[in-house]
Amino acid sequence: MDQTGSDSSPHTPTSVPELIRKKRDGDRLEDAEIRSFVHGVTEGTVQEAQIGAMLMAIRLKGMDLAETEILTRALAESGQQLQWPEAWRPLLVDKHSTGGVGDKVSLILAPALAACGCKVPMISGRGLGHTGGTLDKLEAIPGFSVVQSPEQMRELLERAGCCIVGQSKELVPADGVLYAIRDVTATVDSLPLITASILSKKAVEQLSTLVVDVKFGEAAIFPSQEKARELAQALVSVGARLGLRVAAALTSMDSPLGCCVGHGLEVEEALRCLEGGGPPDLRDLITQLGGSLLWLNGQAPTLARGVAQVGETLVNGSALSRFQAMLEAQGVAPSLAQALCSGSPAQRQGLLPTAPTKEELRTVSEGTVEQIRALPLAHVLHELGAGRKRAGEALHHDVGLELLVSVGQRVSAGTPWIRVHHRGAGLSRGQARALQGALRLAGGAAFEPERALRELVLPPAPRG
Ligand code: IUR
Repeated sequence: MDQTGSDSSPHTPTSVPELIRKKRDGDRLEDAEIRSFVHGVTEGTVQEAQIGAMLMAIRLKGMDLAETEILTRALAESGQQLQWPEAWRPLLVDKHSTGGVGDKVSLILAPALAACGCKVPMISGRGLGHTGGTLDKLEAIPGFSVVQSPEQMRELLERAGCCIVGQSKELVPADGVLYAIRDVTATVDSLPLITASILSKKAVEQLSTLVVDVKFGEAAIFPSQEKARELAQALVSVGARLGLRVAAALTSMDSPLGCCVGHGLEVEEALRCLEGGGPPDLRDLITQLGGSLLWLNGQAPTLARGVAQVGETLVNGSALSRFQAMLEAQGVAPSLAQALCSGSPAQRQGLLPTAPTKEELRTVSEGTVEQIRALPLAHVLHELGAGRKRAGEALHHDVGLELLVSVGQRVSAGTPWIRVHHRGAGLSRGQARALQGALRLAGGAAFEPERALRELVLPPAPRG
């Protein structure tokens, strides 16, 4: 490569600065130009500063659907394509989320779908910004390995019907590079970059149907439902261009999903849900997303039947036994996997990381819980060690928050409303103030909270 970042390989018709200039000035990039840029990212010939500049140019000037499709294809082709037996083809489904607070849906939905006869080769992510990552949550389980080769993934699907793994040098490596640089260059909230990042991983999985949970609200990437809808439409349209049936669910992310936030606590809550319990908002979202997938994939005659089928797997133990099989197949000692999946919450005590200190905060007045703001909760939790300040940093799986009240509930003054699990001597005044400020109380009677799922954007020709 020369001083300007030019590369003389046949993949590079234009120099990298010229490509950046073109996008910076609002022009379309040609297919070969997008491919050459991604090729340089994969090979390490494009400098990090150039990648950051290109990401910012895309963030500011956007990409049309054709450019986004080529970016998605180029990212997907930067690594290996997963190969499955022909008989699995109609059964391959997956779910992905744009990231939320307390969102442990994937941990439960992957085994629930496997219990419905699907094959779920989920390539998932780590926490981005204040949001929690599925891989980080699973790593709270001693022994669980998210690093699995394509050959191992096939064995996992044979044994358990599902797996949850990380992007790697073999799987969509170019997305790994872009994802890390987006996180530190304020370029996460870009429709084409999110679309290409999510769909490249799903194209590699050779899926039949995908459902994407597009969050909106204060603690989501996009605060407004309108912007989230635009992303949903881009995902559905680019998916169709790739031959992938994609539906997108718009779900609110103002209050945390479920009652627990923090890696170890979220695994515990996921287990309760897999045992047929857990918080109603979490169960509702899981069954709605899973039901939509089964219906769109032709495995349920109607959406309502799909919802019921997924719900049955949570009640009859079949999703839990798939979860246990997945844990064992991904490195958890069989005795631990069994103890986690066959005991009560009390019997599981000590098996998952537990923080040394628990501290409860109380309501300062009476009222009805209007909102429990997820964003300040996530920021405090990040400070307590649940999130990373730098890519690759270790995090604490034992810190977390338990909500002791729920939206719509009447509370009197002095009611314990949140239990903080932490490692220090005590919360700082600033942290306690931030947490107290997250609880919004109003006058008026108790009410039934609105469900998280607000809208389903369907692919061009839905079944049924
Ligand atoms: N999940 C991804 O895989 N990519 C993204 O850009 C986001 C969530 I945001």
